[in-house]
Amino acid sequence: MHAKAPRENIDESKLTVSKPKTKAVGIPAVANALKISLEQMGPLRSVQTLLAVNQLDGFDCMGCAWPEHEKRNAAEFCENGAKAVAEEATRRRVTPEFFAQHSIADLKTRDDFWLGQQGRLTHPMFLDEGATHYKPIGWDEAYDLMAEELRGLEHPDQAVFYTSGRTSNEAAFVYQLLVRGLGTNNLPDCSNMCHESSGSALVETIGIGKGSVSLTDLETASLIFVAGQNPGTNHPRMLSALEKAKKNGAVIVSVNPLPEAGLLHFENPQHVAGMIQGTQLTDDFLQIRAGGDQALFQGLGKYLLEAEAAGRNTPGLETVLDHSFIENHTVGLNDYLRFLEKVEWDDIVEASGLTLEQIQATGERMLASNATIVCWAMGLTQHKHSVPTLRDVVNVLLLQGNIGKPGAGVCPVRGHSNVQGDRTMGIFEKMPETFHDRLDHEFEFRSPREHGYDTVAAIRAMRDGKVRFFMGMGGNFVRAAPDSDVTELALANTRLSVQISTKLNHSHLSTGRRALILPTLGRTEKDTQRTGDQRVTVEDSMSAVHASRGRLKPASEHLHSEVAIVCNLAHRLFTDGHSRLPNTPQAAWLAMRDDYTLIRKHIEAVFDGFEDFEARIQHPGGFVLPHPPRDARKFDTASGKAHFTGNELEFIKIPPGRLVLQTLRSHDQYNTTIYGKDDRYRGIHGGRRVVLINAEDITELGFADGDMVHLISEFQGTDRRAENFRIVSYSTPKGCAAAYYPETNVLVPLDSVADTSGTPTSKSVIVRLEKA
Ligand SMILES: Nc1nc2c(c(=O)[nH]1)N[C@H]1C(S)=C(S)[C@@H](COP(=O)(O)OP(=O)(O)OC[C@H]3O[C@@H](n4cnc5c(=O)[nH]c(N)nc54)[C@H](O)[C@@H]3O)O[C@H]1N2
Ligand SMILES: Nc1nc2c(c(=O)[nH]1)N[C@H]1C(S)=C(S)[C@@H](COP(=O)(O)OP(=O)(O)OC[C@H]3O[C@@H](n4cnc5c(=O)[nH]c(N)nc54)[C@H](O)[C@@H]3O)O[C@H]1N2
Ligand SMILES: [Mo]
Repeated sequence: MHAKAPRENIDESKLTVSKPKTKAVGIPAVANALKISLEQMGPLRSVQTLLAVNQLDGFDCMGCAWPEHEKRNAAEFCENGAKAVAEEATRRRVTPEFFAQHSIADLKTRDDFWLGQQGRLTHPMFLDEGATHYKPIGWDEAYDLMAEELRGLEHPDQAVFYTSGRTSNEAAFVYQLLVRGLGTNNLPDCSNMCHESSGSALVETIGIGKGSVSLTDLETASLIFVAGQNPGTNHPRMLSALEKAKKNGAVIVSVNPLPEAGLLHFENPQHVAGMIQGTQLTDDFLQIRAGGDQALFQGLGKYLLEAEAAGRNTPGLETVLDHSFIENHTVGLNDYLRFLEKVEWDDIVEASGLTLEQIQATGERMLASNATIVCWAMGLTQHKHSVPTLRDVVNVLLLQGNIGKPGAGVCPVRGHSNVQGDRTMGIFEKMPETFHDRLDHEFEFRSPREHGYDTVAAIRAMRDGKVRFFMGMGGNFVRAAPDSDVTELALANTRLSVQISTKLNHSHLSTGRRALILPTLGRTEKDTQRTGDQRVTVEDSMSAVHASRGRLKPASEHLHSEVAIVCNLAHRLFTDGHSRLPNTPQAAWLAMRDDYTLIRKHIEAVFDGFEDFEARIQHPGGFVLPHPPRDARKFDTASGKAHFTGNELEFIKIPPGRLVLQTLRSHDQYNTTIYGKDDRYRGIHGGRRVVLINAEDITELGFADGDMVHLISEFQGTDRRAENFRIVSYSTPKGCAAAYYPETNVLVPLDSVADTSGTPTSKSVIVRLEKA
């Protein structure tokens, strides 16, 4: 038996706070995962499902994009992966009766936790203009409705197609083909809010927007930075890799405003020895000021150059700098040096909030290492100056030749399990010309070249009445996007909004004038089409592509797969007798729907690196896509070399009486899906409306630990409010605060984005506190 869904929203008055943990411990983690699995799935289904996670012929865990080893543990899952699986494989159902019982007005009063906990969507549903309730609709009718709306557009750019990163390669490929066939590149995705800054900085400097290391590199590195990342919660399997690296002698430096439990110390449940002894993972913890990472890396660059001048060396080299690498494989060193010379140590210390001694000690760590890796996630990508920060990370690595050698490189740790694959498949508003040429050749049409909207541009266009049709391939656009109130109004401006979803969320409630919910299969479920059971493929954070096959009976017999939904719609639009577009892709949509191997053949033809695609996914563990810098120190940049760049030092200046707020994830959530009410490692229980603040700041601002406050964000003379948060005194540098997303997205201004990448600055929101 599984437990019933909750009847009430989270009662924040029940919130309690305890001392934060100093380590991630395996046993409570496994117990917690089992508790949630049993609640959602009952005992039999729990065992059946959890044993298939990340097994060679099982499904790819949708918990995160961390890679798997070819040799796997019997139970290759982590607590949070198990929770992600339980959420999807739940026995709870959201049926037409549910929608008849609950009006939109009623559902809008429910929180993210309540909505998500109701279970899986079972039927296509339609919300008519002015209606108070969703009503069931047949699939054919739903496809007709969408096709009619799309055919009626004055221009294809009046349609926007969002993608979240769980979508398989096959679904993403047919989706982008549909969108380009329609004549637009309006393909915003969750990546725009996530690792876009990594892509921007890496494409420019090393010629490819993907990480350059493998698991083996990580396990054999001599120095690993983990910067702006909380793997104990968000990538728990990464802790096992870090543990192995440590056993092999690596030094780990954690760079974070918060002392994140899992990173500091880890007790691995996968082997008994680990449970007893545990591993001290972090050697040096740099408690950095929010947005201080560029200063840190510039400081490290300066330190290496000073050591070079002093005649010192990197192990295995005669000098500190790898001159042969720099001469043969890079350009722009002088630009970089010119900018570094201007930077003063005082500014570096002020901007980073670290002491000079800490930076020097870290510089010594670099001098002692012949193979350094920098790992990062949202703490580095969601600031205004994230792209220059990441360019400076690359600069420091290039100095010692740390790209394209074993045990060294860049490691942006991706979020959604296939967010990297979706991008490979062309989910991007500005794909390169070479891609368009090959797509056009394969499908005998001309795809549009004008760049489309990214997430923020899409919201602006909807706000300004330029968009009539919105479709979300997964995800929860209104809650994940910044400036929640603006985004809700923007969506309300569309004539039809369509969500392809597994679970109920607020994007089904803040809709266009009319709305559709199209329920779809999840990763855990058997995907049976006319030619038999189908597999899909995904690409992990280290560019390995492999197959994923669900085994469970689908949550309802009325679900269509993502691929089927796209192909059915495309067929209606392009080949169903009334195609109005002279220039549409020549694709056998229904045949692709019936047999995904046909989609993989097209993928093979359009992209390099997918040769023998079908054969190579038979191989357990799949295959690794080419990565020129990693494989051969080749750089597909304008000059054919890796680029050093000169970057002005930027950091966040906090006005007096204000704090810089980062919006982050608790241990019991997956982005906008809230699994539970606890953030165990940080000592928060039973609620989510907390703001973590340094003790001295609390006093100086005239408050006390435990006080209730409103958060008011200030941006270009406008205020935004989020009410009723409890102050929790917490270890974080002065001036820095933290609260959970998505409750605080209302505070993130739409126009506050990272330079170049356009990513909302979710980790640097200037706020003041007001007594509640
Ligand atoms: N269980 C679970 N797993 C997930 C997710 C989830 O929600 N739940 N989400 C998935 C997704 S889509 C993503 S993108 C990843 C996100 O993975 P993370 O990036 O780990 O997620 P966040 O919670 O946003 O944590 C950001 C971390 O950066 C730190 N930080 C904030 N500002 C700064 C800064 O200026 N400098 C430095 N050095 N550090 C800073 C924060 O203190 C925090 O430790 O996780 C993926 N995996
Ligand atoms: N303030 C703030 N905002 C942020 C962030 C932050 O750190 N702070 N992080 C940003 C980041 S890194 C990201 S990646 C985005 C996440 O943005 P999204 O990817 O849009 O959000 P999710 O919460 O992951 O989406 C959850 C929904 O996806 C649907 N879903 C789940 N599985 C499937 C599936 O297999 N198929 C389909 N079709 N649907 C499925 C379910 O209906 C579920 O409700 O949020 C961003 N927003
Ligand atoms: Mo993400």
